[in-house]
Amino acid sequence: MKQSLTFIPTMREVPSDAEIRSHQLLLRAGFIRQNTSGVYSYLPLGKKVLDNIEGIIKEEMEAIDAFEVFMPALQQAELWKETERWFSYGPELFRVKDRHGREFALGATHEEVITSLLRDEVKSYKKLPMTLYQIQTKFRDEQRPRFGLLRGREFIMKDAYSFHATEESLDEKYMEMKQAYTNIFTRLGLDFRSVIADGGTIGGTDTHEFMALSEIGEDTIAYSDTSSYAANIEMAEVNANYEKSDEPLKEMEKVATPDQKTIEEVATFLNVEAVDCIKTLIFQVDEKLVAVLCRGDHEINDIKLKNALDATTVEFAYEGDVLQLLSCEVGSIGPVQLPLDLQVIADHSVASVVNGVCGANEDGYHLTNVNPERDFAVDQYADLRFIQEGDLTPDGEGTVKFARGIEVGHIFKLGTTYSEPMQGTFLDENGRSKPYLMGCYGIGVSRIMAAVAEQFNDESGLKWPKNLAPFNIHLVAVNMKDEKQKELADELYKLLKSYRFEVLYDDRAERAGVKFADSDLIGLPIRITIGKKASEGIVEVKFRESGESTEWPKEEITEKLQAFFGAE
Ligand code: 9G3
Repeated sequence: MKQSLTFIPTMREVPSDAEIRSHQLLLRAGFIRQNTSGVYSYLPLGKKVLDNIEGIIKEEMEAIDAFEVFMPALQQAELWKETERWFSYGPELFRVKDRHGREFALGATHEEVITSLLRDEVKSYKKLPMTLYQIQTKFRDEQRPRFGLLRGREFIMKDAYSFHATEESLDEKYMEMKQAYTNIFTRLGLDFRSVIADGGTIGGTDTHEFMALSEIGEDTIAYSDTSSYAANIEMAEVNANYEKSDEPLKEMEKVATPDQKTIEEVATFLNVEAVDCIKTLIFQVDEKLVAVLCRGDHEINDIKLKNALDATTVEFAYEGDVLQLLSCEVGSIGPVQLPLDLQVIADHSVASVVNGVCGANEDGYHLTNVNPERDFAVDQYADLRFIQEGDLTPDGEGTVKFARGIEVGHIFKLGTTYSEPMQGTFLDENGRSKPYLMGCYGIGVSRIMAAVAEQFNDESGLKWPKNLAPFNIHLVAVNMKDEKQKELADELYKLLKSYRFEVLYDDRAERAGVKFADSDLIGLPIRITIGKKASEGIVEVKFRESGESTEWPKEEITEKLQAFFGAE
């Protein structure tokens, strides 16, 4: 492609509303332009990167017998009413009307569409398993679109759906997809982790997210520094083998702690550590109040609490309800002598507290030398707390570390969540009608472009991994008015294209400084510069990744380039 002809509007200045590096660079290097909040156009360089990402995904989907389809973005409301999602999703779901007033959703995802497609066509176990995927624009009216392509209102997703007659078949496909995702993100060059995740509201049991590590990522993952263990912070299970001190149990005492409310204040006042304190929180769990205990240095994870109590909703109890129940303030609550009918659930760590401190259920007082079982009863112990950095990993092998990540993939086992309400059924070998078992598997294609840009850049601009770069080679003639330079550049352009290299030829009548700055900004893996030594048949070569420069005689260029790109 000749740069003088194409459309690569590079910019010097940093757009003010672009907060993160990848957003700034994709705008400045002329890869994308914003149309409106959360809606983007992909310019020629951006489109080529998208194509490269999609090419890798398609190869890995093909390899596990997932077949490409292309489903509509216009989805009739009736389908979303069959699964009740027409009503359960709020303003995030774009809704439109046709000329007859009929309602449609703009596709935020395609479970309903694909299940309705299959239920009319696939009715026998002999046709299962079946895995279909598409690469398609999705619409979600995000409340706060931000960070460029990372959180848009119109974005490109690869979404795959698998249909099975048996759990074993679903498990097998799920593992194949998980491996395919690992291959994809490895080939993309991303620094990523596959993490155990919470299925969120869409149900299903197993679910894994794929996180591209990045300081600006919205998610936090807990991972082991010695094994491949990694989990989303919501789901990370905590290693419950706590050390229990063997010091003798002392007499429980009530002490005045005037105006000391928080754990930190009480611990300081009584000259103890937070680890020796027991925190008591009252939660409203569905319709009833529950006392939840954890160690003073931990935090209750409401998703774990909800799962442990198999509840639908879990939230802090209102102050008024607490006052009515215990006639003391939240900061004075403790587990000793709670109302007998109040359920008490505790995180495993509480069992190992010896001679601890807790609220006395009386404002201005706390209890010391409190011991579980002797001084208070616990109905149920469970893993209820957020994992913390420095914890033992669940496998006990290492230490937990935190990292922030950008979710670039998410795979789910859906079971019959969609096939049940939609009568997506098949006849099994005994002629019995059963709902399909389903899996669904997403990859954020446009989000990946931003995640890669976030991970691969330096102060001069983008640094695309070879597999993703919009072109292989940036061919730059320093001075197109110099006959020798222009001649050699034109000759090389033809030669490299005959060797099937993708070449971006900067043939513009721009100053050398502008060309080099643009080249570093766009970030192709290698730049070949035709300059003063053109008459000697020597070119300058710069590797974008390492920043190193060298000189090659023109005769050696093609074989050295084949070595460089073939080394993949
Ligand atoms: C909606 C809106 C937003 C949504 C959804 C539906 C997320 C929704 C979850 C999924 C699950 C998987 C198939 C590909 C991989 C992800 N946000 N989800 O269902 F109507 Cl507005 O999309 N779907």
